[in-house]
Amino acid sequence: MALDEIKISRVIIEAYSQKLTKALDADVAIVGGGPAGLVCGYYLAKAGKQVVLFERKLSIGGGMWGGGIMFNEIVVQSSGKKIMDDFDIRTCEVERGYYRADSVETVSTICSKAVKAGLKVFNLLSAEDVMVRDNRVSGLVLNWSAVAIANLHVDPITMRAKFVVDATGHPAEVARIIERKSGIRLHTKTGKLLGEQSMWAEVGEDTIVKNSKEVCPGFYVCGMCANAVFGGPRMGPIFGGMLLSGQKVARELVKRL
Ligand code: 48F
Repeated sequence: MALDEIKISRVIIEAYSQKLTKALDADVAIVGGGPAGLVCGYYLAKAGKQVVLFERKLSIGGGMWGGGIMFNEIVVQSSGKKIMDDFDIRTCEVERGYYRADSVETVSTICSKAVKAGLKVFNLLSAEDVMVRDNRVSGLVLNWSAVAIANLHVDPITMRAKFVVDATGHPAEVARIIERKSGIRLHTKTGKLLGEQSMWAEVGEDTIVKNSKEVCPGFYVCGMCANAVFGGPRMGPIFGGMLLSGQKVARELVKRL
């Protein structure tokens, strides 16, 4: 059988167009495909919700691939290990309460299970703005990451979601846009972003789960972004809090949807 390049191209264009068109109206839109966003997407998809995830980069997985200083190993504590078990990721207890895992196995397994559960992932697309209606975050404004990188003047597209989740990690990009442009008061002490604090793993791991919640109507944060919004510390290459935070937001959203 002769292979026809045009058929190959048509398959890709049609399949992608259908996928993107379906994604324009979702239950939940997650921005950022790091560990927190992916875990959040996995549990939402598993619960049968229509959930889409937009990731700026070519690959999803965020800051997890590189472990600590590019040594591709991660650590999780006992609470986080339960989620590793849920995903069937191998861990090894090196000291009481400290579990080690291969970061490549961890990321690739979470990605695979999330996509198979029904999470629709769009890599190479960045959220550059939000839609706000009646003081509620109601969707995202999206553009190809390549457009921003090349500094091109190209208008974006929009998608609607019942809830938007910021899982963009340290920069808390969506929360910053809302703070800057919407005039909505965030549910923080000052009504604005409080900013991330310096490294303190124990406190950071605890607060990140507490801080993973609704920040203003229709808008949640999870992962490192939650501590950047509510003023918690960073925690380095321990990932239990990141996974638990994604799971917490997913559980809350399942109840509300
Ligand atoms: O940074 P990232 O891995 O966030 P996370 O899930 O996990 C944090 C840890 O990796 C680590 C840590 C552990 O203690 O502190 O840093 O909270 O993943 C965030 C993802 O969001 C993407 C970005 O490319 C990354 O893959 N991202 C950021 N801004 C945008 C975005 C945007 N505007 N649109 C789309 N994707």
